[in-house]
Amino acid sequence: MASLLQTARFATTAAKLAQLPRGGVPEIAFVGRSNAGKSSAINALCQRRRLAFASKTPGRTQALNCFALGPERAPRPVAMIVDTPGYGFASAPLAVKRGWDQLAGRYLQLRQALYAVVLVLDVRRGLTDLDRALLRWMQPDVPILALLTKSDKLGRAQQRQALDAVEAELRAARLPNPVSLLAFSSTSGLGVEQARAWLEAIVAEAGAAVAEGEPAPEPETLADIDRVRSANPP
Ligand SMILES: Nc1nc2c(ncn2[C@@H]2O[C@H](COP(=O)(O)OP(=O)(O)OP(=O)(O)O)[C@@H](O)[C@H]2O)c(=O)[nH]1
Ligand SMILES: [Mg+2]
Repeated sequence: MASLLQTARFATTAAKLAQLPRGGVPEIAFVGRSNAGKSSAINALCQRRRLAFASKTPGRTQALNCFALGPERAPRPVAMIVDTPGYGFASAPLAVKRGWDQLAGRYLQLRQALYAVVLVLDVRRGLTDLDRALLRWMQPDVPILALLTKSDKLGRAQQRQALDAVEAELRAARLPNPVSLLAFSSTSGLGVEQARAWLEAIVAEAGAAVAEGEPAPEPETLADIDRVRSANPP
């Protein structure tokens, strides 16, 4: 049987929040700096080469692209994956840049259907000021999976250093959100299985909450870091 993520198919693209689907299907958004590897991570997780558009040119994703999960014949998807435009693309014209940042930023702050966030970080840069800003104004009850992607570009010792630095900073930040952290590579497949398990658990939890008409119980803040890290030593 196909895994839930293998059922991903393009659903819709939204250049404005008002164009997003209605109906309250839980959404999991992939966010992060421009060129960090968001679209590639979605493709690796869904085992598809070109579901989300990935490119060497930063600024490739320019709208909110939604991918539906769940049996195609069901009346509605079980959940949606949302690929967002990256922030911090230095050479984009200012007006374009503001438009993208506002779209992804407003989506994260306002979207009721947002159920979880995958924060994609280039392992060689770690957390940047823009990521820190984003973490501070995210909705507090939304769980976050931070993926340190492109880990194939570093040796084991450097991977561990990067993971330790991001983990220490996330702990010190004392975010209200439950946070998990994982070394990842869309190219080598490192962390892909663990990330899939995280996503599938989140979707199951969201489904249970929707069925009962109430929010799912919150997991303990930061406890997940230990769980995911022990499954994924660099
Ligand atoms: N070596 C390596 N390269 C990667 C990895 N993930 C992404 N890349 C490369 O990084 C570049 C950017 O990847 P994208 O997935 O398009 O990045 P994005 O975050 O979606 O970028 P925007 O949509 O522009 O914000 C591409 O050239 C990818 O092939 C990875 O895990 N390892
Ligand atoms: Mg992209």
